[in-house]
Amino acid sequence: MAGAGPLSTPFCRAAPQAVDGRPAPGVTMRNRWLLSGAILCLAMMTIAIPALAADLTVTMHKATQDGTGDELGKITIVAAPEGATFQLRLHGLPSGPHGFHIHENANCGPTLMNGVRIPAGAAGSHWDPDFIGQHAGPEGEGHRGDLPRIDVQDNGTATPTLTAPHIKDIEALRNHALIIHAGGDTYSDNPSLGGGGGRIACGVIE
Ligand SMILES: [Cu+2]
Repeated sequence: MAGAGPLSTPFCRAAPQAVDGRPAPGVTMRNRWLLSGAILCLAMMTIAIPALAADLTVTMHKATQDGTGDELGKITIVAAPEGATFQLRLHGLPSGPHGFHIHENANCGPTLMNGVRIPAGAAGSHWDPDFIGQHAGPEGEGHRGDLPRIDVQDNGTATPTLTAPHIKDIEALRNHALIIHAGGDTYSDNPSLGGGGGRIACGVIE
């Protein structure tokens, strides 16, 4: 490890090797200290590497009045220094822009409102653990669940990698749901919650 940059210290130089189980010439108390130092260096380097959270893979399904329907692909959530990234591998969606958010409940089932079944209504509203109470884009100071819009291609696929700079801890996303809306997202409450309207796809983050 000699010359290995800022971690190179007198402790980080290699000690002479033993031969036939006998100490090599020059293996002195000082060299044993150097060897101990080298082991300590290795331990410090291991600690210095920050532990990144494991990736989360979410299977997305069509949201229907009866529950979840056909699979629409997967989204992998990866922890990155610039914020959580969402790697989409989706198909079978209507082309155009769609609102995309983390909703509070790990439930893609329908709810009943005025006698009408609402697809994925059980996912609740936008995930807002900081009680901000307003909708904004991924760069804004709104719900923590506010994500970048998805632009679906003419063939119904969407394969971008989207970044949410305000989400640093992806472990906190477990036990919530990813929702894709029928309409786009104004990244504001005009209209309410970005105007995405109905929920067309849902996946539980486990
Ligand atoms: Cu939403």
